[in-house]
Amino acid sequence: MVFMAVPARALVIDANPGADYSSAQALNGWFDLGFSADIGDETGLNTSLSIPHVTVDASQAGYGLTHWYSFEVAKTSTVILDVDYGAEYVVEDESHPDDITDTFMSLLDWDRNTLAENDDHSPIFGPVAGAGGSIHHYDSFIQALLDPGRYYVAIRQFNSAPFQAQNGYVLQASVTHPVPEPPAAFLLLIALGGLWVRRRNCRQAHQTGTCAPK
Ligand SMILES: [Ca+2]
Ligand SMILES: [Ca+2]
Ligand SMILES: [Ca+2]
Repeated sequence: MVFMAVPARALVIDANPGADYSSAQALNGWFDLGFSADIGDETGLNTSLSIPHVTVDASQAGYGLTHWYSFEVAKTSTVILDVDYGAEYVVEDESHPDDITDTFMSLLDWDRNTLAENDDHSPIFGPVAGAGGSIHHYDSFIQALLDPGRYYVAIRQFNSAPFQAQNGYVLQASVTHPVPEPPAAFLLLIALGGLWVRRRNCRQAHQTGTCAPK
């Protein structure tokens, strides 16, 4: 029997995902445990196989002052909101030309009280929170512990200028206990797939002696 690693699926946004909170793009139902090299916690540890997540591809979303998303937490959860592929090259002079995406992200409760917000993630050139996906500290990152309930994520440009066609980004949203939680059988398949991949990689790395024993 051959197990294949299940890649993370993406919720592709090709229009303004929500111009205000009342039309927020719901993330419920999109969370799974597919593998992605770009999903991780604040230490940079890859969490794609351990924390349910959704990849929101807003690279073609464009337009609008603020993009709104909503999600629900079933049980007390670690929540990770990780912007990737926003600022796609290093801005040497810290200016903000029109083709630079410089996200500012807020996490709000259902009454729209701000719980956390982040403009740029520091350190600038140190370990990168959220694993892969960001090459510049302009991309935003929030990690929080949330009680059960409903929440909003609002993403805008740092300078409050409207998103333009070239101002795309990817939002990696991870929730320990999302709504609905991925079914147990799917979790088992993912775990077996991950085990198969690790064993395959170990076999390939054996010749170079780079595979650490588990
Ligand atoms: Ca990131
Ligand atoms: Ca990332
Ligand atoms: Ca920023």
